[in-house]
Amino acid sequence: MNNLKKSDPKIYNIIKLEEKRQKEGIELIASENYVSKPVLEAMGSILTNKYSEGYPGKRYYGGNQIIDQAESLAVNRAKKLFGAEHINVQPLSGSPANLAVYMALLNPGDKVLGFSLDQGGHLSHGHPLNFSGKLYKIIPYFVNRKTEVIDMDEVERIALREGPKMILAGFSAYSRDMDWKRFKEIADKVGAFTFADIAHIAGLIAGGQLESPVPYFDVVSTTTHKTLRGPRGAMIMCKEEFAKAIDRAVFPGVQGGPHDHINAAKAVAFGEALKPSFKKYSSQVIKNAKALSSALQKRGYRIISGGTDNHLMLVDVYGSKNITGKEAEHTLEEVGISINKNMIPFDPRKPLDPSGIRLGTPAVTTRGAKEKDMEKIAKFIDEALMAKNNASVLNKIGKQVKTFSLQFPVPGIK
Ligand code: DSN
Repeated sequence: MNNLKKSDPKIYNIIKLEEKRQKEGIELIASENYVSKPVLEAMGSILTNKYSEGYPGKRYYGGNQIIDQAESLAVNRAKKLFGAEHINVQPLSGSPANLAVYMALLNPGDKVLGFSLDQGGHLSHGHPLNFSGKLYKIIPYFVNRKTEVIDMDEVERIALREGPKMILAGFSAYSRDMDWKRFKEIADKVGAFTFADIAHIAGLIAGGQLESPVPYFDVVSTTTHKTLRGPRGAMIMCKEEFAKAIDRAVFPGVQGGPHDHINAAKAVAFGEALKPSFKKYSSQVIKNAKALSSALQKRGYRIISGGTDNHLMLVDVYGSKNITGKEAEHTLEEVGISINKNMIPFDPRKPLDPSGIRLGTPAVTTRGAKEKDMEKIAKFIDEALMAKNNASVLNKIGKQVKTFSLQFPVPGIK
């Protein structure tokens, strides 16, 4: 970055500081990851100079004969990864992708069944301030109070009662397998479209570790930057019969020009995910999550639903240790561990200071951490939380976290 260093030292220094933070800390935010150098190079390329509204072969701008090749590669590689009939790789991020799906399948005011936000759903699955909650009538479904697992019989009862036009299955804070087949059976009973948002688990599905909704569902959206380990962005997969409606909803419905440099980087990331090493990576992500969850349980932390089947877990820090999610997030940040505070199912506390925290292993696994390292991470977490107001102990743990982290290289950083 020699040119940047000379021409804009302020931004250069900010990037260097963030690089240092990423290297020296333990990244446990379940939705984050580290991309490879090749992905970074494609993102930083001159492809950013181009406009290409439309789709390969049918553009509204000239000069797209080369860009078309990049977008087609991204689509074809994604098809190989997920086996979808049709894929649109242009969505700029998860929420715009989901907006396009709603627009393609529904009319404003239509009823949608979505996973309750305070139990693990996502903003774009019906938050009252999000387009989804403003434009559509969202009916939430929940986890079972006892098992803390989505109650499929209850989903069926609600669907039969409400007759939704679409059933949305997906989450941003849920650690159990999704019963895609049952969702589809329920949707068929009431004549609803099926829409899966696999943003969190796309990499685990691509790596063959979790079941895919693609064979069952009408439409599946995902971001590309979480477990899938690509650039920030999204894509939509669907059955051929929805292809035209989805493409029209993305452009010109929601977006103008696609980000061609990002789409090329998506192609690079999909190419990486097609390699056998990605299968190993995705399997290790889950092994690490299970190891971290057990190590925390051994230290007296209650894990929501008793464990995890994927890359993330919700920890009831308030119920287990009388520490709020906000205090936990702040304390762990002091020692260089990044996590999210998070609501837990039926949380008696409020979203800005909930009972839980959400932890995930995609990023630490990219750096090469294994199960035994999860025990060390659980120890750092526990010791830091127990010393929450003791600056000198936190300072000492912070130094240990830094030494620990520096053993593991970050792929995109020298
Ligand atoms: N912000 C993402 C997450 O953290 O789960 C979802 O969009």
